[in-house]
Amino acid sequence: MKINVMTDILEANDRIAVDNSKVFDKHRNLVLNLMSSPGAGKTTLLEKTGEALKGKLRLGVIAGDIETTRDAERLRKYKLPVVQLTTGSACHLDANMITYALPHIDLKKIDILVIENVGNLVCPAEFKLGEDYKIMMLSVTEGDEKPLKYPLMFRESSLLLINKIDLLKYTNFNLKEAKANARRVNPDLDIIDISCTTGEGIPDWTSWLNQRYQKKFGTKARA
Ligand SMILES: Nc1nc2c(ncn2[C@@H]2O[C@H](COP(=O)(O)OP(=O)(O)OP(=O)(O)O)[C@@H](O)[C@H]2O)c(=O)[nH]1
Ligand SMILES: [Mg+2]
Repeated sequence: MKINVMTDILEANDRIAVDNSKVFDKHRNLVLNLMSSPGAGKTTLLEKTGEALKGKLRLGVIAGDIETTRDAERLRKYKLPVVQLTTGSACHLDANMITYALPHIDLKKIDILVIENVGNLVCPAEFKLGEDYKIMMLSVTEGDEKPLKYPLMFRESSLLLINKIDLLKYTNFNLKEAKANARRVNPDLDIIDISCTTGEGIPDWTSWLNQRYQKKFGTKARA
């Protein structure tokens, strides 16, 4: 008898993810699984997003890291509801970890819940968490060929945020080439260029969020 351990693990994970998504739907949460390699700028994006959405949509965060509560502490300074999950050694979040986090966050007070995954360009893309959309960030210091070398995350994502475009002039990153590579892997991918430092592109990102929220719930943002 042959047991395919990875298939079994992923199937079990997917069942728990479906249960999580039912809880999110009941609370009218749009849920995004935000992935990238370490340091691409995920937490900085969430700091900026909390500010940009103020008075419109209420942001909440589940932050996943291998160690430390630093990301949660950063986000609490912006008065965002946030739960920190520390995985110890696991290089990604799984659906079960999200189930554990749920009692610690008041979903009734959240419109958009972003799950900041562990910084890693590979494993997080394999595990569903109960999200509506997977989204990812690639920063311009990482290289424009990354969609071809690490295709799974680009294939699984609905949106690619290309961050740190303020640094473009200091790198050999070719924006056009990066987008062509990403669309070779996933022709349906939405792509937005941003700089969390200068704020460029942040309105396009919040408008993407608004559209997806309205698409799910059929209502205008609570502005
Ligand atoms: N120049 C520049 N720096 C940025 C930008 N966005 C983020 N950074 C910097 O990049 C570094 C990493 O940002 P974080 O937000 O901690 O990245 P992260 O993806 O959350 O990192 P992990 O959670 O460790 O995976 C910080 O020093 C940020 O200030 C940007 O648009 N431009
Ligand atoms: Mg972070």
